[in-house]
Amino acid sequence: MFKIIVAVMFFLPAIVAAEPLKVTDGWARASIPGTENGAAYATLENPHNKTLNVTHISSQISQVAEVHRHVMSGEVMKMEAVKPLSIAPGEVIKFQPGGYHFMLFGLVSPLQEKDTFSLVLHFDSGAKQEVQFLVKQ
Ligand SMILES: [Cu+2]
Repeated sequence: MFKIIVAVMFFLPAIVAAEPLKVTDGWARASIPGTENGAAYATLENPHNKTLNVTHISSQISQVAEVHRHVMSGEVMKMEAVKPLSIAPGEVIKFQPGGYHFMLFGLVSPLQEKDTFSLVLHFDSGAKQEVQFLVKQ
């Protein structure tokens, strides 16, 4: 019995550390002078066999970070917050200009080309995942 408990304890950190999402190509565009907000993009893939829900995002580079998408409202393109962001098993969501984006409200400082930063995704399971972004021109 004791051996089983030890084995479970040994494997537990590995399970907790497993990244919920496969994230590639994290990037953001350099800030236009005078703008306070920014947007970041990445490709998110759910490699697991159950739906993952991102409930909120924490950011050290902006006051607020949210998942947004653009939707057409009549003739007008609007942004709306996606909360939670649900990603089905096997689903790939490509964040890109005009579509899904990580909205960064109130940047602490302008995003400059070649800077890197991270955001932390929080899941309804309690898991967290840090995602890296590179600022491009
Ligand atoms: Cu937005």
